Amino acid sequence: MLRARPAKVSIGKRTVSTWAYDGRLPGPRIEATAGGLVRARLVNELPADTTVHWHGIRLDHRMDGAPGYTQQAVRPGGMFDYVFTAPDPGTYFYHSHVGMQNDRGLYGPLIVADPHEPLGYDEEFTVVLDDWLDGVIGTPDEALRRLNASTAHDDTLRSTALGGVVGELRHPYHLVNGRAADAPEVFASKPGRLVRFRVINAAADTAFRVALGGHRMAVTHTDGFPCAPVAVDTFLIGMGERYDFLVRLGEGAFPLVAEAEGKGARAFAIVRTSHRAAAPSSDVRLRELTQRMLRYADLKARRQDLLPRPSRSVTVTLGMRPSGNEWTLNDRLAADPMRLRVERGETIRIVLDNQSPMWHPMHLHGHTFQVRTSAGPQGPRKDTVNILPRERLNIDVRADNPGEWMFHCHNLYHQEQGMMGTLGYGPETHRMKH
Ligand SMILES: [Cu+2]
Repeated sequence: MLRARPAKVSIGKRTVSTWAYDGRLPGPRIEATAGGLVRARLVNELPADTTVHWHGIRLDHRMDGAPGYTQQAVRPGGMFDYVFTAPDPGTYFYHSHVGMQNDRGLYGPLIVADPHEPLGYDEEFTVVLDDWLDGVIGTPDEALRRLNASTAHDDTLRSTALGGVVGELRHPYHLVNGRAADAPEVFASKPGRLVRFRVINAAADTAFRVALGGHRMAVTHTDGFPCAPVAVDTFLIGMGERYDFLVRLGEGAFPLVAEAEGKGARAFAIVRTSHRAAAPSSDVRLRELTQRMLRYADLKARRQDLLPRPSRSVTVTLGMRPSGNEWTLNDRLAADPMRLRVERGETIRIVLDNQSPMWHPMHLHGHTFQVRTSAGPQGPRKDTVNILPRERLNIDVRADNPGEWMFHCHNLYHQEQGMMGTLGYGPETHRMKH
């Protein structure tokens, strides 16, 4: 059961009023086995409508939690039973898909175990990253209203790796598993253990640059899907993306840092394998953060995850209107959304063409696509992909899960400012009345 309700939660030294599942931040870890059923009863104790979206899962569209598309939002006092099969193992998460609720505390990890797990490791940790403002500088809805009242963007939030301005606002806190750097999460282990970290970016407006002090990492999965392991020092994770990596831990107390890219702040946790070692400081400089960074071109899908060649291609142009507060897909806003029509069984190429001045983590519901990088046809299977300003990127989608699916920017502010379209099967049917 997931009770969505107002709650006071501790984010380290500070307690804030927010909305959360079962009063916990993140929400409870939900575990499933690939091919098995997930059952969760949402009970809405909020003063607003809500839904749960199961991010990255190729599920029955009626369980997708997309309000107005696949279900009516659940009214205050109501409930909804989510029951679906999780077909693919991997690292996923769930979150509200109503308005700005995902920038409150309404998210949690969803881990789908592989009954034939090919990776050998000694233990695993889940790392949920978030940017936090709720109850500190007002609510996310108030932050959105402030943004909409101005045409300017904050030019001080910049990163070369993201091609310019990185986001809409500066969140006062950045969290690992609901905890700020002033009272960090500690992952306790033993020297020599091989550990799998599952990293989930549940933030609204922040990409993170992740590194573990004193260690190189082998990235093994993105967005749930395995890829040939890649040794790197750091990786950039956009909102909605997930990465899994393996490390053989040394002896000591090591900083696990997630820099809020371009924002001069960080989320911080400690990996401890020794009682005696002094805790690292949360502002420690990590050389790993500036060394070898993962690129999409490094990631190679397994042979069995390669999609067939697409039979046609469509272009989706990402744009920004002069207001600076309206983000478009093929020049349309969410109120009159772009719709990509597909037929069951075909594979199409979507050419993402970013003509807007900011990067966007684009997320497709109900499917995983194959990213076709310059490195060749074996690009990773993903459900969320970052596209930089002035970049064009090809993603191939096999239409094998009928329904009406959201395709949108996972910057929650951009999503609410119009950057939301659909991918639908066959002729358009009328949208649900709200
Ligand atoms: Cu965006």
